[in-house]
Amino acid sequence: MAFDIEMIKKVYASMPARIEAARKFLNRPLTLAEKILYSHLDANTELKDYPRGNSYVDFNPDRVAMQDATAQMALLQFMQAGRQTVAVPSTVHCDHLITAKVGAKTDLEFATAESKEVFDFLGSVSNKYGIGFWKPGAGIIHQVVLENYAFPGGMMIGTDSHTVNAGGLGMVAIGVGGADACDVMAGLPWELKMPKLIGVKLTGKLSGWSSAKDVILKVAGILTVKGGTDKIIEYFGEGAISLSCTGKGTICNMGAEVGATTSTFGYDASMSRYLSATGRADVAALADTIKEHLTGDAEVYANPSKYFDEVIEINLSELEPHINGPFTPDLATPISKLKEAAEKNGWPLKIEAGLIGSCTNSSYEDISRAVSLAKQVSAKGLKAKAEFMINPGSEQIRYTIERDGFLDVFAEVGATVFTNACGPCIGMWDRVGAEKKEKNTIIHSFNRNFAKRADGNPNTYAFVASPEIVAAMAISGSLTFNPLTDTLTNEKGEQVKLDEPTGFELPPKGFDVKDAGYQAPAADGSSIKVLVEPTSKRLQLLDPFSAWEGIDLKGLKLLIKAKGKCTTDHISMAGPWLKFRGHLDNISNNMLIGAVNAFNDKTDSVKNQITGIYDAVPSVQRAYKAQDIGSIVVGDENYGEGSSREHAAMEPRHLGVRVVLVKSFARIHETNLKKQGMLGITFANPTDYDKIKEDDIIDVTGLTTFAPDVPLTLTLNHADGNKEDFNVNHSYNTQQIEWFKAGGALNIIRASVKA
Ligand code: MIC
Ligand code: SF4
Repeated sequence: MAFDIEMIKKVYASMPARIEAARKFLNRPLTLAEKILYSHLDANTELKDYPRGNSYVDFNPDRVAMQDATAQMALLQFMQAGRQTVAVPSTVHCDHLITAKVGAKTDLEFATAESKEVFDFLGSVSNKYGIGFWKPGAGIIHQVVLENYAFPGGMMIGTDSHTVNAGGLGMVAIGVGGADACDVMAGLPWELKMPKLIGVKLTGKLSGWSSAKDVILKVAGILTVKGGTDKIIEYFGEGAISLSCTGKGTICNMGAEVGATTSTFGYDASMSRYLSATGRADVAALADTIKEHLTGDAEVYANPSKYFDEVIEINLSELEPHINGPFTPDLATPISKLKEAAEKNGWPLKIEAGLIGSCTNSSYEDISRAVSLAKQVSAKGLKAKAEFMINPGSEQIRYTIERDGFLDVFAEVGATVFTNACGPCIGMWDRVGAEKKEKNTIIHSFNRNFAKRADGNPNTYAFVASPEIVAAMAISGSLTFNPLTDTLTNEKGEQVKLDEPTGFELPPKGFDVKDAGYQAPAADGSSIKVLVEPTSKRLQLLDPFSAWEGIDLKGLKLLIKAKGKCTTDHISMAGPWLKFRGHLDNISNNMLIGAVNAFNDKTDSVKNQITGIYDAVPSVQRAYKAQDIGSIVVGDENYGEGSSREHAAMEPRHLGVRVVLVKSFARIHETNLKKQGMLGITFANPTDYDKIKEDDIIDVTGLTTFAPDVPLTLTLNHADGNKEDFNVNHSYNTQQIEWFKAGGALNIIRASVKA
């Protein structure tokens, strides 16, 4: 039986009537995204036609998921909300804190000991507040959610940007910061800017080397890393129906890479098959009873340009495999053009490693297709030229692929199987020799490939592809190889061609697992004590941030003017820093160390305006903090792209940065800044970015009359005595202005609990 079946029954019981009411009110057929959004409006939220792209709306998500690296902050905040238990079903998944080094067993033992304090903390908080706990080794959050919790038509939030993976089972699942999760677990409504809608019509059918991953790799090339911001992508058409449920998950997963709020697919037979195969025939049976409500209206799909803000059409029958990268997931190259692109751009041609897994691509289907290639290594007398590494997505997948002999095939090509966890995908990869910073190429089936992400080496060129393409490329060892057309020379000197991948949508013998790694919470957790040692280096209880002082922000020093891509990895790096995710002061020592200073093109080197000496960003900011001098961070386009980690907002807040001024923000990061009481603003005229000089002292005025839709004014006091004024925009609504004034949203919850 499925988890939380009563909750699902309740959602389905009210859904048809709520959707009908919305359809009547809006007087038009509805997309699936609208059906889910309108049937999850908060009880006190009026039913009206919310303009897409600018109105904030309150929702009641059905569930919350958190992973270990973000759950620490989310739960440290939740513990202050004064509740006995969580208000909606919630889960914690231990997957980010396990370093991949030797292999699954040894690595897991090491991580369990190394992060014992954190896992014990998460386990006991979960136990106390009624939260389901998935132990280290149980699997990657999004795979475990898809296998156990996702349900068609549901709405969930999760403290990880790839929460959107659950769109593969027809959900509206959205990545958020921990403070948002805290609100929902505390029973408060959750606010979202009504998203615009992109319809992606899929025609035809995949065949041969192409896979679901190639759909999103192509979409990423079309939309770029910011093209999906504040938008939901809804896939439909005969091509959509022909995809497996986990393939749909892959497509939705990487919607995060185009900045989309989320992506989703209508309920269909593939989802029903997947639900049944994962022990949830009961959910499939329930979904069948309201299936017309769990997909977009026929009129919408027949005439998409009338109902979506944008429409993209992709013919799966013509879709070529793609390889995206290096350094950004939206640089899409069809495999037939890769050799030319690699040679032209001077990408290192030799592939050193092929990594298969991550929350994006670790389904049974993915692994079986990759295995069909690995098998050909011995069958065709070949030798794999690059190293193979595998991260199964969950213990259920691992157990099943072991039973079915797939792990043996990987062993034959010398593959290392790491723990069921994020591993190299989040920089938890103790890669031999990475410290030498040599130029090299790797290819993986993950979603992100930002500089330094996997192994900390800025000269690792990481490319993203489907698991089967990763396998083929790793066998060949070269970026110039096109498995669709080229041959390889085998050990006997013969020319051999790799056969097309084949696989299974679902395990023919069913899934199996001995111990999935789940720990149910105590029925009554009131007597459970959660201990945080005051001397701990890993965990620190939170002190409330101070409220706004009620006056304009004047005399701010420019901390850094960041140039170009500034993702959350640049603002708050992961990898070795993950261990401080529960300790705000310690993790603040990584603040913005990856951002490029526009004045000297260096990372982690900014001018201390008090001493005139260049120093590390956190050190300079701590010097300002010590003298109680506020500062400002300036950034470029899509600032804060990538992860949901709110540390990227809390660190500047903690260290005394007052304002973040950029050309544009990524959605989750902008909300995180607001929630933590920061002032996040944008240039009204993006070219004003060029006016900011290294020694500027900056004032932000208009805050005493801070109001929605009213721009603020920025004054640059240049070192030569000149002044320049210009307008800056903000997107704060009335409620968010209150967060700013209170010094953070949590201060408001705290006050209401006390009252
Ligand atoms: C990621 O893929 O970047 C992460 C690590 O899963 C993050 C969350 C985090 O920073 O902990 C995400 O995507 O939100
Ligand atoms: Fe983990 Fe990578 Fe997925 Fe993030 S993207 S949840 S780090 S596997």
